[in-house]
Amino acid sequence: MPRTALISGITGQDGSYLAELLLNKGYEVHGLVRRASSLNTQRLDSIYRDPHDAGPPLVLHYCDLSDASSLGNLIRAVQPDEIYHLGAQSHVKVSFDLPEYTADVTGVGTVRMLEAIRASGARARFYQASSSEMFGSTPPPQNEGTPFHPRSPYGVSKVFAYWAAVNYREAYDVYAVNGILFNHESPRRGETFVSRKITRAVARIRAGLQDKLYLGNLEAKRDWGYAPEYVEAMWQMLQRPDPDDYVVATGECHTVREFAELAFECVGIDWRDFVEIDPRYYRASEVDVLMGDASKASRILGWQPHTCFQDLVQIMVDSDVKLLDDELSGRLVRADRGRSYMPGD
Ligand code: NDP
Ligand code: GDR
Repeated sequence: MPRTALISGITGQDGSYLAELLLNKGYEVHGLVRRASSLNTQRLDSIYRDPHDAGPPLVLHYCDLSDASSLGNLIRAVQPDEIYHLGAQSHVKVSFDLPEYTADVTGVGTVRMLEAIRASGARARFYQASSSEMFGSTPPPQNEGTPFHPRSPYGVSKVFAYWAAVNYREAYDVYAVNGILFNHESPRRGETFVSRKITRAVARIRAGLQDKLYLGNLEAKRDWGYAPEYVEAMWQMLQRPDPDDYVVATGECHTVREFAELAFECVGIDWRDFVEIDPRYYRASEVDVLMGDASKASRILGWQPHTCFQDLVQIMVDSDVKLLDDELSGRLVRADRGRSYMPGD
């Protein structure tokens, strides 16, 4: 029997890479998709499986983290072996504008998921997408023993969700794991996170379609890794005999300024001619430095990062340059045109 996985946040950056990884391992993959007025399944285009085709299926279901009954019904129907809970309002800056919504979806949404597991009696293993944002202002290097001091409604919500996972492990013997992941990026990164905002702008400036890139705090330091490698770690965590919590990071950090400098360099442009500061992108309270110590993940899971900062920036710039070229030349045609992924649509 193939193993069955359920992924919340399957339409996001990590969800799409994880779905790909699990399908390649022979899992039957179910994904939770929230209703939106426009298509939100683009990141799954490359792995879409027609339900009539052979091979392990990818099945999408309408469901929402704010709707407890939809989560309970889904878990009872799918009976997953593994649940990867990646769904969240994941934008830190936006969380200052939507604190209550962020707490509801990112924080309480995790409790809804855990309650649905408990109430269904399912023995599913549970992965919680915890974040380095929980460390906030605690100085680096940060590891599993570092105290939390979150600096945003998003970080506060993730701390709540982290402890909810620990509590269900201790109180109800749920196999619940926290993966405390530091920033990880890729060509599929959301367009308003700083890495992708920069690499898209580089491609557009190179093509003469944009003349300025407005950014906020250039001095913030982040530990940036490559997303496909980080979803491997998620899977590895759920294969251990006992549940535990792990930091996943590269152990190196760079400023936003360095990211921008390097990205422009990739296409031979001087970043200083195009980047301007707009204080609207400043955060009410900033996280200055994140740099993870992933030695536990290395020791116990055998996990290691392989893509260095320079290669990551290059991969993202190359991808955005190609994407724009394909769009401009008309080569890019949506593969799924005229076909819906969702049941009932
Ligand atoms: P994305 O923002 O790309 O994806 C978030 C996903 O959550 C999307 O699929 C989104 O759906 C879904 N979602 C949002 N609100 C709801 C809701 N109410 N009900 C159901 N689904 C919802 O995030 P990433 O892939 O980058 O990150 C995955 C997880 O890991 C998140 O929890 C994030 O907070 C956490 N994390 C991410 C890190 C990173 O560097 N990427 C680092 C540490 C933690 P839609 O597509 O419709 O918007
Ligand atoms: P972050 O990612 O807040 O670390 O959260 P983001 O890319 O949004 O910001 C990184 C740093 O860049 C600074 N910055 C800007 N950020 C954005 N978005 N836009 C700008 O114009 C800009 N200019 C400077 C920010 O101030 C910040 O210091 C991400 C998310 O994926 C979370 O879900 C995840 O938990 C953490 O990473 C780890």
